[in-house]
Amino acid sequence: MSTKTLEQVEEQFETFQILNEEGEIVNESAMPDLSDEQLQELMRRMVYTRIWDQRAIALNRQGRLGFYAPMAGQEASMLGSHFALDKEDWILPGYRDIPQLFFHGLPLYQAFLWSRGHVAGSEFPEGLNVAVPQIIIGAQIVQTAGVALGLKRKKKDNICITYTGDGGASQGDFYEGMNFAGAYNAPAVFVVQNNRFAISVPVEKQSAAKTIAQKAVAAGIEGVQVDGMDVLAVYAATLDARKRALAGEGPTLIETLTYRYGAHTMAGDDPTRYRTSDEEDEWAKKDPLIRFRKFLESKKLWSEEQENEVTEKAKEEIKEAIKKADQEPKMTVTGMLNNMFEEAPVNIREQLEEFTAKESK
Ligand SMILES: Cc1ncc(C[n+]2csc(CCOP(=O)(O)OP(=O)(O)O)c2C)c(N)n1
Ligand SMILES: [Mg+2]
Repeated sequence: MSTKTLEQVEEQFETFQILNEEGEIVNESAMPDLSDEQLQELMRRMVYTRIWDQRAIALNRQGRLGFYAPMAGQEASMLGSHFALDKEDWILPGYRDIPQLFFHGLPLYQAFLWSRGHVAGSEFPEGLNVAVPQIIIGAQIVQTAGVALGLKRKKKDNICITYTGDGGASQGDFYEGMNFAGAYNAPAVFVVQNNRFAISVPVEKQSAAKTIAQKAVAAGIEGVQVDGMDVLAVYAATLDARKRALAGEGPTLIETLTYRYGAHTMAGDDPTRYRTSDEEDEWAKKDPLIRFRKFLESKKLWSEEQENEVTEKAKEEIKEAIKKADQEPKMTVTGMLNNMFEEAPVNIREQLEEFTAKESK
Protein backbone atom coordinates (compact mmCIF):
# COMPACT_ATOMS: atom_id res chain seq x y z
CA MET A 1 0.00 0.00 0.00
CA SER A 2 1.26 3.45 -0.82
CA THR A 3 1.16 6.12 1.86
CA LYS A 4 0.62 8.81 -0.79
CA THR A 5 -2.94 10.11 -0.95
CA LEU A 6 -2.64 13.76 -1.98
CA GLU A 7 -3.12 13.10 -5.68
CA GLN A 8 -6.29 11.12 -5.03
CA VAL A 9 -7.68 13.93 -2.91
CA GLU A 10 -6.83 16.60 -5.45
CA GLU A 11 -8.42 14.67 -8.30
CA GLN A 12 -11.77 14.89 -6.52
CA PHE A 13 -11.92 18.65 -6.88
CA GLU A 14 -13.21 19.32 -10.35
CA THR A 15 -14.62 22.71 -11.26
CA PHE A 16 -18.40 22.77 -11.05
CA GLN A 17 -19.94 24.58 -14.03
CA ILE A 18 -23.42 24.93 -15.49
CA LEU A 19 -22.94 27.56 -18.22
CA ASN A 20 -19.91 27.53 -20.44
CA GLU A 21 -18.30 30.65 -21.89
CA GLU A 22 -20.81 30.62 -24.75
CA GLY A 23 -23.72 30.71 -22.33
CA GLU A 24 -24.69 27.10 -23.13
CA ILE A 25 -25.87 24.69 -20.46
CA VAL A 26 -23.25 21.99 -20.01
CA ASN A 27 -24.67 20.44 -16.85
CA GLU A 28 -28.43 20.14 -17.29
CA SER A 29 -29.03 18.05 -14.17
CA ALA A 30 -27.51 20.75 -11.96
CA MET A 31 -29.63 23.53 -13.45
CA PRO A 32 -31.22 25.39 -10.52
CA ASP A 33 -34.95 25.83 -10.31
CA LEU A 34 -35.23 29.58 -10.98
CA SER A 35 -38.18 31.39 -12.55
CA ASP A 36 -37.71 33.62 -15.61
CA GLU A 37 -38.17 36.61 -13.34
CA GLN A 38 -35.45 35.39 -10.96
CA LEU A 39 -33.06 34.79 -13.85
CA GLN A 40 -33.67 38.33 -15.09
CA GLU A 41 -33.18 39.69 -11.58
CA LEU A 42 -29.78 38.00 -11.39
CA MET A 43 -28.80 39.70 -14.65
CA ARG A 44 -30.13 43.07 -13.49
CA ARG A 45 -28.02 42.82 -10.34
CA MET A 46 -24.87 41.98 -12.26
CA VAL A 47 -25.37 44.80 -14.76
CA TYR A 48 -26.15 47.21 -11.93
CA THR A 49 -22.96 46.23 -10.14
CA ARG A 50 -20.84 46.61 -13.28
CA ILE A 51 -22.14 50.16 -13.75
CA TRP A 52 -21.65 50.90 -10.06
CA ASP A 53 -18.03 49.76 -10.35
CA GLN A 54 -17.40 52.04 -13.33
CA ARG A 55 -19.00 55.00 -11.55
CA ALA A 56 -17.19 54.30 -8.28
CA ILE A 57 -13.81 54.25 -10.05
CA ALA A 58 -14.64 57.61 -11.66
CA LEU A 59 -15.86 59.06 -8.35
CA ASN A 60 -12.71 57.85 -6.64
CA ARG A 61 -10.54 59.58 -9.25
CA GLN A 62 -12.50 62.79 -8.66
CA GLY A 63 -11.71 62.50 -4.96
CA ARG A 64 -15.35 61.87 -4.07
CA LEU A 65 -14.88 58.36 -2.68
CA GLY A 66 -12.19 57.13 -0.32
CA PHE A 67 -11.13 53.51 -0.12
CA TYR A 68 -12.38 51.56 -3.10
CA ALA A 69 -11.70 47.96 -4.18
CA PRO A 70 -12.90 47.37 -7.77
CA MET A 71 -15.32 44.48 -8.20
CA ALA A 72 -15.84 44.09 -11.99
CA GLY A 73 -15.22 40.47 -13.01
CA GLN A 74 -16.45 39.11 -9.67
CA GLU A 75 -20.17 39.85 -10.13
CA ALA A 76 -21.23 36.22 -10.62
CA SER A 77 -19.19 35.10 -7.65
CA MET A 78 -20.58 37.83 -5.39
CA LEU A 79 -24.19 37.99 -6.55
CA GLY A 80 -24.79 34.36 -7.47
CA SER A 81 -23.82 33.30 -3.95
CA HIS A 82 -25.85 36.09 -2.38
CA PHE A 83 -28.93 35.15 -4.39
CA ALA A 84 -29.07 31.81 -2.55
CA LEU A 85 -29.47 33.53 0.83
CA ASP A 86 -32.44 34.31 2.98
CA LYS A 87 -32.97 37.92 4.10
CA GLU A 88 -32.24 36.90 7.71
CA ASP A 89 -28.97 35.11 6.95
CA TRP A 90 -25.82 36.79 8.23
CA ILE A 91 -23.08 38.08 5.93
CA LEU A 92 -19.52 38.68 7.13
CA PRO A 93 -17.85 40.36 4.17
CA GLY A 94 -14.41 41.51 3.14
CA TYR A 95 -13.71 44.99 1.79
CA ARG A 96 -14.57 44.08 -1.83
CA ASP A 97 -17.94 42.51 -0.98
CA ILE A 98 -20.08 45.63 -0.94
CA PRO A 99 -22.61 44.48 -3.61
CA GLN A 100 -23.73 41.58 -1.40
CA LEU A 101 -24.37 44.07 1.42
CA PHE A 102 -26.27 46.40 -0.89
CA PHE A 103 -28.52 43.62 -2.15
CA HIS A 104 -29.03 42.46 1.43
CA GLY A 105 -30.43 45.90 2.28
CA LEU A 106 -27.55 48.31 2.93
CA PRO A 107 -28.44 51.73 1.49
CA LEU A 108 -25.99 52.73 -1.24
CA TYR A 109 -25.20 56.12 0.31
CA GLN A 110 -24.00 54.29 3.42
CA ALA A 111 -21.72 52.14 1.31
CA PHE A 112 -20.25 55.37 -0.06
CA LEU A 113 -19.87 56.80 3.45
CA TRP A 114 -18.10 53.61 4.51
CA SER A 115 -15.76 54.09 1.58
CA ARG A 116 -15.02 57.58 2.87
CA GLY A 117 -14.26 56.23 6.33
CA HIS A 118 -17.24 58.09 7.75
CA VAL A 119 -18.66 56.55 10.91
CA ALA A 120 -22.22 56.82 9.53
CA GLY A 121 -21.12 54.32 6.89
CA SER A 122 -20.76 51.69 9.59
CA GLU A 123 -23.96 52.41 11.52
CA PHE A 124 -26.02 49.87 9.69
CA PRO A 125 -29.82 49.81 9.78
CA GLU A 126 -31.42 47.81 12.60
CA GLY A 127 -32.23 44.26 11.52
CA LEU A 128 -29.71 44.19 8.68
CA ASN A 129 -27.74 41.04 9.42
CA VAL A 130 -24.32 42.01 8.16
CA ALA A 131 -21.00 42.88 9.73
CA VAL A 132 -18.88 45.86 8.73
CA PRO A 133 -16.55 44.79 5.89
CA GLN A 134 -13.39 43.27 7.31
CA ILE A 135 -10.06 44.78 6.34
CA ILE A 136 -7.92 42.38 8.39
CA ILE A 137 -7.42 39.50 5.98
CA GLY A 138 -9.04 36.31 7.24
CA ALA A 139 -10.40 37.69 10.52
CA GLN A 140 -14.00 37.29 9.37
CA ILE A 141 -13.52 33.52 9.05
CA VAL A 142 -13.12 33.02 12.79
CA GLN A 143 -15.98 35.42 13.46
CA THR A 144 -18.17 33.45 11.05
CA ALA A 145 -17.65 30.28 13.05
CA GLY A 146 -18.86 32.18 16.12
CA VAL A 147 -21.87 33.79 14.46
CA ALA A 148 -22.90 30.49 12.89
CA LEU A 149 -22.60 28.69 16.21
CA GLY A 150 -24.73 31.43 17.78
CA LEU A 151 -27.42 30.91 15.13
CA LYS A 152 -27.39 27.19 15.81
CA ARG A 153 -27.67 27.67 19.57
CA LYS A 154 -30.58 30.07 19.08
CA LYS A 155 -32.20 27.45 16.84
CA LYS A 156 -32.50 29.91 13.96
CA ASP A 157 -33.17 28.66 10.47
CA ASN A 158 -30.37 30.81 9.14
CA ILE A 159 -26.77 30.52 8.14
CA CYS A 160 -23.74 32.76 8.29
CA ILE A 161 -21.90 33.25 5.02
CA THR A 162 -18.51 34.84 4.75
CA TYR A 163 -16.34 36.02 1.91
CA THR A 164 -12.62 36.17 1.62
CA GLY A 165 -10.06 35.95 -1.16
CA ASP A 166 -7.31 33.52 -2.12
CA GLY A 167 -5.04 35.59 0.12
CA GLY A 168 -7.47 35.10 2.98
CA ALA A 169 -7.25 31.35 2.45
CA SER A 170 -3.49 31.60 3.08
CA GLN A 171 -4.01 33.03 6.58
CA GLY A 172 -4.02 31.16 9.88
CA ASP A 173 -7.46 32.50 10.80
CA PHE A 174 -8.89 30.74 7.76
CA TYR A 175 -7.95 27.28 9.05
CA GLU A 176 -8.97 28.05 12.62
CA GLY A 177 -12.39 29.34 11.61
CA MET A 178 -13.18 26.43 9.31
CA ASN A 179 -11.89 23.91 11.80
CA PHE A 180 -13.96 25.32 14.64
CA ALA A 181 -17.11 25.57 12.52
CA GLY A 182 -16.63 21.98 11.43
CA ALA A 183 -16.06 20.73 14.98
CA TYR A 184 -19.26 22.40 16.18
CA ASN A 185 -21.26 21.59 13.06
CA ALA A 186 -22.08 25.28 12.73
CA PRO A 187 -24.27 26.46 9.83
CA ALA A 188 -21.52 28.38 8.04
CA VAL A 189 -20.64 28.84 4.39
CA PHE A 190 -17.12 30.00 3.60
CA VAL A 191 -16.77 31.54 0.17
CA VAL A 192 -13.24 32.06 -1.10
CA GLN A 193 -13.23 34.24 -4.17
CA ASN A 194 -10.07 33.07 -5.82
CA ASN A 195 -9.30 35.97 -8.14
CA ARG A 196 -5.77 34.60 -8.52
CA PHE A 197 -3.97 37.36 -6.63
CA ALA A 198 -3.47 38.70 -3.14
CA ILE A 199 -2.62 42.19 -4.30
CA SER A 200 0.34 41.18 -6.52
CA VAL A 201 1.09 37.70 -5.15
CA PRO A 202 -0.24 34.95 -7.43
CA VAL A 203 -2.14 32.12 -5.84
CA GLU A 204 0.54 29.61 -6.93
CA LYS A 205 3.04 31.39 -4.69
CA GLN A 206 0.70 31.35 -1.71
CA SER A 207 0.16 27.61 -1.38
CA ALA A 208 1.25 24.22 -2.69
CA ALA A 209 -2.40 23.12 -2.76
CA LYS A 210 -3.77 22.69 -6.28
CA THR A 211 -7.17 23.99 -5.23
CA ILE A 212 -8.37 26.06 -2.31
CA ALA A 213 -11.49 23.89 -2.12
CA GLN A 214 -9.44 20.89 -0.98
CA LYS A 215 -8.47 22.77 2.18
CA ALA A 216 -11.93 21.77 3.45
CA VAL A 217 -10.79 18.15 3.73
CA ALA A 218 -8.48 18.78 6.68
CA ALA A 219 -11.31 20.56 8.51
CA GLY A 220 -13.63 17.62 7.84
CA ILE A 221 -16.13 19.71 5.94
CA GLU A 222 -17.47 19.79 2.39
CA GLY A 223 -15.46 21.68 -0.21
CA VAL A 224 -16.38 22.58 -3.75
CA GLN A 225 -14.62 24.45 -6.52
CA VAL A 226 -16.95 26.45 -8.74
CA ASP A 227 -16.55 28.38 -11.95
CA GLY A 228 -16.87 31.82 -10.40
CA MET A 229 -17.72 33.43 -13.74
CA ASP A 230 -20.83 31.27 -14.01
CA VAL A 231 -23.58 32.83 -11.95
CA LEU A 232 -25.82 29.76 -12.09
CA ALA A 233 -23.09 27.43 -10.84
CA VAL A 234 -22.22 29.77 -7.98
CA TYR A 235 -25.89 30.10 -7.07
CA ALA A 236 -26.50 26.33 -7.17
CA ALA A 237 -23.41 25.53 -5.11
CA THR A 238 -24.32 28.10 -2.45
CA LEU A 239 -27.93 26.94 -2.31
CA ASP A 240 -26.73 23.39 -1.74
CA ALA A 241 -24.28 24.46 0.93
CA ARG A 242 -26.99 26.47 2.69
CA LYS A 243 -29.41 23.54 2.66
CA ARG A 244 -26.79 21.19 4.07
CA ALA A 245 -25.85 23.66 6.79
CA LEU A 246 -29.49 23.98 7.88
CA ALA A 247 -30.00 20.22 7.76
CA GLY A 248 -27.24 19.87 10.33
CA GLU A 249 -24.75 18.51 7.80
CA GLY A 250 -22.09 21.07 8.60
CA PRO A 251 -20.28 23.92 6.91
CA THR A 252 -19.05 24.12 3.32
CA LEU A 253 -16.07 25.80 1.74
CA ILE A 254 -16.83 27.17 -1.73
CA GLU A 255 -13.92 28.26 -3.91
CA THR A 256 -15.05 30.45 -6.79
CA LEU A 257 -12.59 30.77 -9.67
CA THR A 258 -12.86 34.39 -10.67
CA TYR A 259 -10.87 37.45 -11.67
CA ARG A 260 -10.84 41.13 -10.83
CA TYR A 261 -10.40 43.17 -13.96
CA GLY A 262 -9.32 46.30 -12.14
CA ALA A 263 -6.63 47.18 -9.67
CA HIS A 264 -6.50 45.62 -6.20
CA THR A 265 -7.72 48.93 -4.78
CA MET A 266 -7.68 52.47 -6.09
CA ALA A 267 -4.84 53.37 -3.73
CA GLY A 268 -1.96 53.13 -6.16
CA ASP A 269 -1.96 49.47 -7.25
CA ASP A 270 -0.78 48.92 -10.82
CA PRO A 271 -1.78 45.43 -12.08
CA THR A 272 0.36 45.76 -15.22
CA ARG A 273 3.36 45.17 -12.94
CA TYR A 274 2.25 41.64 -12.08
CA ARG A 275 -0.23 40.54 -14.79
CA THR A 276 0.12 40.12 -18.52
CA SER A 277 -2.43 41.48 -20.97
CA ASP A 278 -2.70 37.95 -22.43
CA GLU A 279 -3.91 36.69 -19.08
CA GLU A 280 -6.38 39.56 -18.79
CA ASP A 281 -7.71 38.84 -22.30
CA GLU A 282 -8.20 35.18 -21.42
CA TRP A 283 -10.29 36.08 -18.41
CA ALA A 284 -12.28 38.71 -20.27
CA LYS A 285 -13.54 35.89 -22.50
CA LYS A 286 -15.00 34.21 -19.42
CA ASP A 287 -16.92 37.34 -18.43
CA PRO A 288 -19.94 36.53 -16.25
CA LEU A 289 -22.20 39.16 -17.80
CA ILE A 290 -21.49 38.22 -21.42
CA ARG A 291 -22.05 34.55 -20.69
CA PHE A 292 -25.29 35.03 -18.79
CA ARG A 293 -26.57 37.58 -21.31
CA LYS A 294 -26.07 35.03 -24.11
CA PHE A 295 -27.94 32.44 -22.09
CA LEU A 296 -30.86 34.78 -21.38
CA GLU A 297 -31.00 36.01 -24.96
CA SER A 298 -31.24 32.43 -26.19
CA LYS A 299 -34.32 32.09 -24.01
CA LYS A 300 -35.67 35.49 -25.14
CA LEU A 301 -35.40 36.77 -21.60
CA TRP A 302 -33.06 39.70 -22.16
CA SER A 303 -32.97 42.63 -24.55
CA GLU A 304 -30.99 45.79 -25.16
CA GLU A 305 -33.93 47.70 -23.80
CA GLN A 306 -33.76 45.86 -20.46
CA GLU A 307 -30.02 46.40 -20.34
CA ASN A 308 -30.45 50.14 -20.93
CA GLU A 309 -33.17 50.36 -18.35
CA VAL A 310 -31.06 48.90 -15.57
CA THR A 311 -28.03 50.92 -16.68
CA GLU A 312 -29.99 54.18 -16.42
CA LYS A 313 -31.48 53.14 -13.08
CA ALA A 314 -28.03 52.37 -11.68
CA LYS A 315 -26.59 55.68 -12.85
CA GLU A 316 -29.52 57.60 -11.40
CA GLU A 317 -29.43 55.82 -8.04
CA ILE A 318 -25.67 56.24 -7.75
CA LYS A 319 -26.01 59.96 -8.43
CA GLU A 320 -28.67 60.26 -5.74
CA ALA A 321 -26.66 58.16 -3.27
CA ILE A 322 -23.51 60.23 -3.63
CA LYS A 323 -25.60 63.40 -3.16
CA LYS A 324 -27.07 61.94 0.00
CA ALA A 325 -23.62 60.94 1.24
CA ASP A 326 -22.46 64.55 0.67
CA GLN A 327 -25.29 65.80 2.89
CA GLU A 328 -24.14 63.77 5.88
CA PRO A 329 -22.76 66.05 8.60
CA LYS A 330 -18.99 65.97 8.90
CA MET A 331 -17.68 63.17 11.03
CA THR A 332 -16.72 64.01 14.60
CA VAL A 333 -14.38 62.25 17.02
CA THR A 334 -17.21 61.93 19.56
CA GLY A 335 -19.41 60.39 16.87
CA MET A 336 -16.78 57.79 16.17
CA LEU A 337 -16.13 57.00 19.85
CA ASN A 338 -19.83 56.73 20.63
CA ASN A 339 -20.20 54.28 17.77
CA MET A 340 -17.33 52.15 19.05
CA PHE A 341 -18.40 51.68 22.66
CA GLU A 342 -21.78 50.94 24.15
CA GLU A 343 -20.32 51.68 27.56
CA ALA A 344 -17.20 53.76 27.30
CA PRO A 345 -14.26 52.81 29.54
CA VAL A 346 -12.70 55.55 31.63
CA ASN A 347 -10.00 56.64 29.17
CA ILE A 348 -12.57 56.93 26.40
CA ARG A 349 -14.88 58.91 28.68
CA GLU A 350 -12.03 61.37 29.20
CA GLN A 351 -11.52 61.66 25.46
CA LEU A 352 -15.24 62.10 24.93
CA GLU A 353 -15.24 65.01 27.37
CA GLU A 354 -12.22 66.57 25.71
CA PHE A 355 -13.65 66.29 22.22
CA THR A 356 -17.16 67.31 23.20
CA ALA A 357 -15.64 70.58 24.42
CA LYS A 358 -13.54 71.03 21.27
CA GLU A 359 -16.38 70.20 18.90
CA SER A 360 -18.79 72.63 20.56
CA LYS A 361 -16.46 75.57 19.84
C1 LIG B 1 -3.80 40.46 8.28
C2 LIG B 1 -3.53 41.31 7.09
N1 LIG B 1 -2.37 41.20 6.44
C3 LIG B 1 -2.11 41.98 5.35
C4 LIG B 1 -3.04 42.90 4.93
C5 LIG B 1 -2.76 43.75 3.70
N2 LIG B 1 -3.61 43.31 2.60
C6 LIG B 1 -4.71 44.00 2.24
S1 LIG B 1 -5.53 43.27 0.98
C7 LIG B 1 -4.39 42.02 0.87
C8 LIG B 1 -4.54 40.93 -0.15
C9 LIG B 1 -5.74 40.06 0.05
O1 LIG B 1 -5.93 39.24 -1.06
P1 LIG B 1 -7.15 38.30 -1.21
O2 LIG B 1 -7.50 37.68 0.10
O3 LIG B 1 -6.87 37.39 -2.33
O4 LIG B 1 -8.38 39.28 -1.56
P2 LIG B 1 -8.60 40.17 -2.86
O5 LIG B 1 -8.11 41.54 -2.53
O6 LIG B 1 -7.89 39.54 -3.98
O7 LIG B 1 -10.09 40.21 -3.06
C10 LIG B 1 -3.39 42.20 1.82
C11 LIG B 1 -2.24 41.30 1.98
C12 LIG B 1 -4.25 43.00 5.65
N3 LIG B 1 -5.21 43.85 5.31
N4 LIG B 1 -4.48 42.19 6.73
MG1 LIG C 1 -7.38 37.56 -4.32
